[in-house]
Amino acid sequence: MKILKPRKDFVIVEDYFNPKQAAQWLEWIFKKGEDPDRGFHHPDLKPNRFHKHPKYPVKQYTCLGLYWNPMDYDYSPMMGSHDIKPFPIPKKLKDLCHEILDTCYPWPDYSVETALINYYTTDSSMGIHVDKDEENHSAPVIGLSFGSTCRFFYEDQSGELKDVKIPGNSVYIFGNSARLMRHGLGSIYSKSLSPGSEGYLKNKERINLTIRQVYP
Ligand SMILES: O=C(O)CCC(=O)C(=O)O
Repeated sequence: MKILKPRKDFVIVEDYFNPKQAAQWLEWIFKKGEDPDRGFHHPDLKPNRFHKHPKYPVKQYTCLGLYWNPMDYDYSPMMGSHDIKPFPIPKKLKDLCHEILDTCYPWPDYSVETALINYYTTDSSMGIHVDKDEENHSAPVIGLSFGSTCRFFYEDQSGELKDVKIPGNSVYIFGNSARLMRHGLGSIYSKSLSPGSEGYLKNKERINLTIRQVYP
């Protein structure tokens, strides 16, 4: 494990997962992702002044626990307009989040309420944004990354946008004074697949889970 601190309250832990653990998590993610109702899909987005039918900029996504609806930018116990509940967050994922916090980012009483899974191809992107749809603006966002390395933009304490590479098998955490920092993704590097992902991300994709506590 290698711990980096790009700014106050933003921590990246490289090699948090060994190849066997990464393969096990990816196997579980793709099993969930295959479900025709609750698995990977392409959400609708709110029209804006540039696009009548904007596209969510990743290959696929889904949520466990509370569903983040990018049409209304809110959380719901049901999936978008469907009458279906997302998969619940399993104990093994909640335990992993608590283990990560206990090891690298002490945060008592963290409640794991939603896990958003983004599946990126090498030409996907994620514009600069602030995670502000949650009522809780201090509990950390925990990112679990598998597969290709990405260029991750983040706002430093002076308001300047900087970037850092986040390889697969890493974890990142930002809370407290960093919780409302602007962030986003640049390139997904196709020559950098992390060990354990080969059997699942054959086209050099990246999978990222972001886990959040939504309520105070
Ligand atoms: O895929 C990532 O690492 C970033 C995801 C993200 O920005 C978000 O979920 O708000």
